[in-house]
Amino acid sequence: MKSIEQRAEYIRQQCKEIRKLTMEMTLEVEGGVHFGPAYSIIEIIAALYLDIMNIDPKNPHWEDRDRFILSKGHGVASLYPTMALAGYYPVEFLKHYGEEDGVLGMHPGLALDYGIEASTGSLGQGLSFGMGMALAGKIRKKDYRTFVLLGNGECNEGQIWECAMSAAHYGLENLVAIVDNNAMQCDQESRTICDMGDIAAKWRSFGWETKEIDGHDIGQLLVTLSKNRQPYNKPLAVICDTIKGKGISFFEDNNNYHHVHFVTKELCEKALKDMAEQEQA
Ligand SMILES: Cc1ncc(C[n+]2csc(CCOP(=O)(O)OP(=O)(O)O)c2C)c(N)n1
Repeated sequence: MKSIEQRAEYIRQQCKEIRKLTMEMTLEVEGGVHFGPAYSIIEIIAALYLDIMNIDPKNPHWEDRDRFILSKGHGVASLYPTMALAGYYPVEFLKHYGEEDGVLGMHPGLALDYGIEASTGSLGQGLSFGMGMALAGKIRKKDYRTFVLLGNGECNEGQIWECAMSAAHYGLENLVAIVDNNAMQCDQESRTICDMGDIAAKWRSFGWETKEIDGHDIGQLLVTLSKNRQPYNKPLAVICDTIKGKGISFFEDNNNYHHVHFVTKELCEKALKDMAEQEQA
């Protein structure tokens, strides 16, 4: 059996690949990409898809699979390469990113044949969807877990808290909300838009078990998200402190890269060079 450090090191290497593939995939695609939101979640989704989740990418309809919903759907660009590396489709398929009516849309569209569990992008809705899946699993005495990844700004939505209340009421220990707590929204710091204060305390007050971790520390992600750490009779909220745009120095904490409408060759090369320099440092 591999140690946590061995597992983490494998995922760390894959995260470098995901960052490169995300950049290359979006090159000169009309409509562009939400870079900041996609790069802040890479360690989280890589830990889930490449280690934590009980999935069979060759059998995406498997009834007992763990489920994942990217509720902050605008961050989807890094999810597609992650799912390619997990084995849902070949890496070459990424060239279809952004095609009209295609599978790899700029926001996720339900496509279970390709492992995409829900259509998201209108913020606030994914947790309710995931709660339905978790409740169905509990009623049917299934063993799967449902993971929902939320933005910290998204947690301003009232629907999140209606759902948080219900999930605790139903004792959904098979539901995990992960908050990508990058402290920013589209164009400003979240605290200037609607300050959530102590966000973990809010989830706790709604009856959830909470953990607060560094969302780029793969070791912490692996330990916190492992099944044997799941609380009894309570849903789990994992607040992951992250950096928006993580991994490309000029993207980091820079909301000019929240969304880029058209990725030029120059930008792509500059970003790939930046990543290569960071790897060597
Ligand atoms: C219901 C709804 N309102 C507004 C938007 C527009 N919108 C897209 S991204 C975004 C900011 C989201 O911030 P956060 O959840 O913190 O995610 P981040 O981009 O920082 O990763 C907003 C308001 C939306 N997609 N859905």
